[in-house]
Parts: sequence; structure tokens; C-alpha cells
Amino acid sequence: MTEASPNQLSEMWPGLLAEIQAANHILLASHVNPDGDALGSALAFSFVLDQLGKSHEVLFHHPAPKYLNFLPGIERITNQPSGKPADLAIVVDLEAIGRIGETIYPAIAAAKKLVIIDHHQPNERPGDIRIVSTKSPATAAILADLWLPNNIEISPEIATLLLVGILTDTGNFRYPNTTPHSMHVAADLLEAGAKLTAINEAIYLTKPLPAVKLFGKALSNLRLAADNQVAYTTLRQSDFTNSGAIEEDTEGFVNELLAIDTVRMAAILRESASGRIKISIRSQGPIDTTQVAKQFGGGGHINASGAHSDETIEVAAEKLVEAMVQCLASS
Ligand SMILES: [Mn+2]
Repeated sequence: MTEASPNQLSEMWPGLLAEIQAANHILLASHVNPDGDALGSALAFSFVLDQLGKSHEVLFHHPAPKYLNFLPGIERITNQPSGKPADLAIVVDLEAIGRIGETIYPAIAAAKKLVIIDHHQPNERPGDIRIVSTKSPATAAILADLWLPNNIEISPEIATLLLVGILTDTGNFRYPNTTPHSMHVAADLLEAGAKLTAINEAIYLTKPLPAVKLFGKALSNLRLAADNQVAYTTLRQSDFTNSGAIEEDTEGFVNELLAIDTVRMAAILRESASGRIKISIRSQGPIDTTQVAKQFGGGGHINASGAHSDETIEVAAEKLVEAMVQCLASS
């Protein structure tokens, strides 16, 4: 099922609960470079497993980005599996097994059963049990649909974690994945004690100075195409060292490019320390960024995709803008 309605999701909880109750030890995990939805969903699940009295560990290949260190339970995440045999691995917000990350993959693969809870377009379809709803704006929203109608106690910690997932994946309800239902869910989470002010202060009012300097560089490298409907920029390793910024500081840059009035599709290419080029693409309305990402072996959602390139940043940028212009012309 890929279009499970909120009611259908809530009906899937008793089956998953039975699996959880039958398990002696459970692994929770999500994708590399975790975002607010990955961490919020996995940590919310950790608090629910506490309530159910279940032994578990929360595994992430990468540490949390700084702006998410305020999340309740963040100290629970580790990239060092205990080695204790697991009956169940519950992996949230993940569509491709390769995105689990090598430090924790062997532990996840060794678990007897794999549960996937996700809202991305299915492709690889991993998992013995799959709870997938592409209409949900966030995995956290799916978890809320599993738990709110099923008498799981939503503590202020769980409410905060789920709200972080929903807010970050909807851009604070600005993206078209926002649904009336997701706003109802957010209201329920606020009633359950989610700390909205703390979330907004931690995520939006703590920008590091090097990140702002790097954004200045991104703006000065800005290029436009297709009558200013396509915007893109490049950041080299030297831009990172000169500003003192790090990879995660580029979070949100591409959305700022999309905010230019004429722009309908935007991208950022950044050179990682290994020389590999990371590409992020965003679009407005029906313009499908996955059509562009696929040409570079990547993927994602209609309005937000990512990919990699092993070419130089100039060559990758040239190919990318060509693909973006073509995509725009065909939508
Ligand atoms: Mn997500």
C-alpha cells in the first residue's frame, strides 16, 4: 500500500505492535545525513518503545546536525551497535537500503525482521513489513497517524519530536505536501505539549556566522537561465575553508534561491572534501525535480531531489542546468 489513508495507517498499528511486543530487542534507525524528520521520527519511536518497556537502541550512521541537538533524547543516538541480537529493525524515513550507512547497516541486516515506515516514492521497496504513505508530508505524520488514534500516550517529548519532523519536511507548512490532515495532526501535537517556541528558536534563530558568510558566497556565484526561471549556484571546497562553514551549513540555501520571484526551479552544487559533487534541486508547483535527479542517478520528491556527480563542478553544473531547462520546458 503506498497511498494509505490516515484511517488505514491507524489500522496498521495493532499488527506492528504485535511484532514489537513479540521482540526481545529492537533496532531503530534512519538515513545518513539525518534531518528533522529522520531524527524526530526515530527518537519519538524510542520514547514509545520506552513506554512499551522494550529494549532497543537508536542507530544513525552520522551524528545529528548542530541545529537538531536540542531534540529530546538526542543523546540516545549512536553509530556503534551493541551487537545484541535484534528481532526487529524499524527503519524510518528511508526508501533505499544504501542510505542506512555502512557503520550500522550490518546490524540492521542481521535483525530477523525489517520494518520500513516511510513517505518517499517507493522504488527499491525494502522491508518485510512496509508502512508507506506517499501522501503523508513526513514520516513523523505517519507515526502520529499510527499512535494518536491508538491510545499511545503522546508525551510532550514525543509531541515535540513528531512536530519537528512535520515542520521541517513541510517547510513550516509552506510546501505543497502540506495537507489539512497534517495541520490537524500538528494541532493535536501542540495540545499534547509540543514545544513550538523552542523548536522555532533552535531551528531558525541559531544560524552560525560562517553559514551566513558562505551564503554570501553562494549568492555571488548565482547564475540564472531560461529567462531567470532557473537559478543555480556552486560552492567549492575553498568556499567552505574561506568562510569556516561546514557541509550542513548549506541547509536551506537552495530554498532561498527558489524564493526569487521569477525562479521556478533552483539547484545548488557543492564540492565535498572527497571532490564528489553533491546536488540539491528544488522546484515550485508541478515541476518534477526527480526527472532531473534521475539523470544523475539520484531521486527524491517532486519538489525536492538530490543527486551526486563525479565530474568537475563546472561540468556537473553545465549538465545540470541543461537538464533543468529541459525539464522546465517539458512541464
Ligand atoms: Mn521525511
